[in-house]
Amino acid sequence: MRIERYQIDEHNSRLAEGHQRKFEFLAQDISRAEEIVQKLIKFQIAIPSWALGTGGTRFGRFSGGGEPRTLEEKMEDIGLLHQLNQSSGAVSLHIPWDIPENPNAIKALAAQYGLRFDAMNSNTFQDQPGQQHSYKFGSMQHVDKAVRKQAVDHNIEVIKYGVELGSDSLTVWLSDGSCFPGQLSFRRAFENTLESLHEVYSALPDNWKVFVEYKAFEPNFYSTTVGDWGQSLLYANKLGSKAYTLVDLGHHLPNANIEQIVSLLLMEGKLGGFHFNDSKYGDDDLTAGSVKPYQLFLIFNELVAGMDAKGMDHASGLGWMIDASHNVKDPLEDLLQSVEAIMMAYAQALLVDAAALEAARQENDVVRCQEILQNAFRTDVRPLVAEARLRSNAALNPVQLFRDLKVRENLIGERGLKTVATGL
Ligand code: LRH
Ligand code: MN
Ligand code: MN
Repeated sequence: MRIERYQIDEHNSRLAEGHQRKFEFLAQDISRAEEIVQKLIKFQIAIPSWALGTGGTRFGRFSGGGEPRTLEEKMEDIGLLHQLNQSSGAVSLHIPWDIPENPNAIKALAAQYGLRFDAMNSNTFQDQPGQQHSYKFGSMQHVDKAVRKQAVDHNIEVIKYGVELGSDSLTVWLSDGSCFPGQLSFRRAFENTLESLHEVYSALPDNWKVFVEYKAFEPNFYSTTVGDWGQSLLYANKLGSKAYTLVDLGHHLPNANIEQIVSLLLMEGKLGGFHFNDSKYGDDDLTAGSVKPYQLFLIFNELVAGMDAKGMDHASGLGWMIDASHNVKDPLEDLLQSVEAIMMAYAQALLVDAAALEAARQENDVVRCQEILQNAFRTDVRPLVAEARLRSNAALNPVQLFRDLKVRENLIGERGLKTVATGL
């Protein structure tokens, strides 16, 4: 399915009057409205290939319909998202869920949809059919060198696929760890993992980066070998200048101060990228901004401040990606909501009066500090985000247009009701 340009134009002209009124009203109050809209237009968020189908839990999965059955159909779905919001111009692939059988054809398809290839993801947390060694007791940490080599070789293969597609980064998330005290030596597990990561690092092309993603627990429930940002940073520092820490918002213990983590990693030049999602309890992988929008704003506030301090370009300086799972919502609608929430948090962070905040800090005026942050957070920035979409020929209200055009019904018509996408 493809959305035609006239369909977007018709939708926009229906909503134009109401939008214009709200945008002009807001722009009267915000001196930097134009600059913010330009920044929002540039900002792109990668969509993970594994989030396009219905997710599940270990208790069950309630399939939707019209899910993408192939890599080509996943690209088609992301192409639809990008047409609707013009902010989802990149795709992140997971190998072996998305092996590109014909990389040139996949590249051509990406170009047709206006997408680029974001970080490639390896998978040593599942055993694949025909695989020689099992990852039941870990991959890069494994006591058996042959298992570690299999994990390293897989990562090198993922880099090769990425090179063919024009990606320039690899995200390594390891489920390695232990479920019971005494099961492994923490130090041996760390050393083995570091040695394995070194081998992968040596295979990186010059212009590539590797992101070491941490996670506190699950699937291992006693220890995780890359369990937090400190451990990830240790690996990244030991590996070298092409290695960075990746922050997935759902991978922390409850109440972790993620904005502080982000700020310090940026200061150290070791923050590589993000997996956005939201959660109430753990790695819930819910829609970004659906549970803790203020936290999302505070994170963006640190990102904007830290990137500005280093003169980094907001759009290209870090890897921006969603990592979510959809158990009860239509995955495409959910992704549209996530992108919108991320754009709003970014816009609110751009509204923060950084100079006034710094002055208030110098005077220890705690009340004023809070006022400055919350003034920005409580501004309804939706007209700014919508204006950015309007100027990029995207839809003023992407979810509404998705429903009006019956996108899901069309996809079910094309692909069938009983479809299962590979992924979470
Ligand atoms: C692990 C994770 C990691 C994986 C993805 C499927 O919880 O966040 O990024 O690659 O989920
Ligand atoms: Mn993740
Ligand atoms: Mn996760």
